Amino acid sequence: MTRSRTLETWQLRARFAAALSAMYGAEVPAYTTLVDVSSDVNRDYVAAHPDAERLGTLDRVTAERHGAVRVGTPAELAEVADLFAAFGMYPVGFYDLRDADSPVPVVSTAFRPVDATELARNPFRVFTSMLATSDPRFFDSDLRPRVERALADRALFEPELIAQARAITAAGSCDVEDAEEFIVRAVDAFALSRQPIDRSWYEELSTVSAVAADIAGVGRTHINHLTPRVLDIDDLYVRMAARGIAMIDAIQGPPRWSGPDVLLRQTSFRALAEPRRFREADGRVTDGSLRVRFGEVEARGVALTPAGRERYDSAYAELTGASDPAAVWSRHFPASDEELAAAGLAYYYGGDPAKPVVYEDFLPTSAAGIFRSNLDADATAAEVTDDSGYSNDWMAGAIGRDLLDPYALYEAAAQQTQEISV
Ligand code: OOG
Ligand code: NI
Repeated sequence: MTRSRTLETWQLRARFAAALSAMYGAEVPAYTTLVDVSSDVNRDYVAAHPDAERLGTLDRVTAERHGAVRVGTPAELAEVADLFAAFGMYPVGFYDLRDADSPVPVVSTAFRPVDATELARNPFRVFTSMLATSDPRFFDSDLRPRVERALADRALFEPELIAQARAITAAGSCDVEDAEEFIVRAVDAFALSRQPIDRSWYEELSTVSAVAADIAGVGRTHINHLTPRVLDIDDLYVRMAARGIAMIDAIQGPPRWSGPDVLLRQTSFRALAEPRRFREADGRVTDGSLRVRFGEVEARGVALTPAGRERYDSAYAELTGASDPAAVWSRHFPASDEELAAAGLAYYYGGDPAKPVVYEDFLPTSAAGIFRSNLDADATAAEVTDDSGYSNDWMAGAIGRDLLDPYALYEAAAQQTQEISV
């Protein structure tokens, strides 16, 4: 057998996702439990449901993960974009979590493979948030320059790593001999830093928002969760509780009901305290702990059209406090894929309701809920006008790349008659 001398970007992506998962599992043992339980749930679900793999094969679903990272500046976000491009992951969509019910001072995009073949090969994606330091509701004229100086003084990535990523992107592949080191360095950039944390700075930022402290109060970034996908999230929830892992109160997204699953349902367990070192005001280094890395799991359903999404948003708004969420849901959504397809509410390959196009993106309300589940207090926002100008176009300009429109991608997928399998 001849061994190919280069690896394509999707092979790098698959290796990167697996290596991140190994690192995270070694550092956050509860994640390993979550992955084990997820695999059990998926195996049992496929055994009991003949059509289970319509939303993805057991192999794809079991390998599937998303991660989340948070950075501080447009320049850092641009470097993340260059790094992820080497793995065939491109920015899709713009999420403004400052608008959420409990605002988070970040703007975000998701880096992911975009075409059906690439998604089928490996769908790894990373929700990536940037601290909104220009928004005066969170950062006043005293704090903002100090945050920006702290961020300007750090480097998240070695210059060689980004240079290598750009070279791989340009070539579309990487020599086998170079791949391992590239991936080791990339994974290392997202491991938890062991550097002492300036306690008073971290605490000052925490009064604005725990997310601001997590981003700008430390010298590095880190993967703050890695999320496996399951075919039955209700079953997962029960099994995790039975193992003594306390999940947040609710599953975010649509309720459990008898009709088709749409978009995304997610749940998480709260970050566990991890030992960290602190630098005190008098220069001493002390031991302490922080809770920043958590566990999350998700179930994915069919992607909704803009009309379907409007339906989703009104149904979702009615769920708060509802005594029978499934009944609320059934007033808004038809109970079968045939009806969803006929009403133009969801995407299906070739319009065939037996072949759903799976939702590959995120939801701002769930994302804000996920952030929030790990915060002890909400961000404090001052009553001043936001003149930061953050928007989809702003972010595209800041990273020098278009943010792809998720609807255009689903539309293109639905034009194909068949889900790609590889
Ligand atoms: C990102 C939260 C968003 C999701 O699954 O909606 C997210 C973060 O905590 O940085 O990952
Ligand atoms: Ni997540």
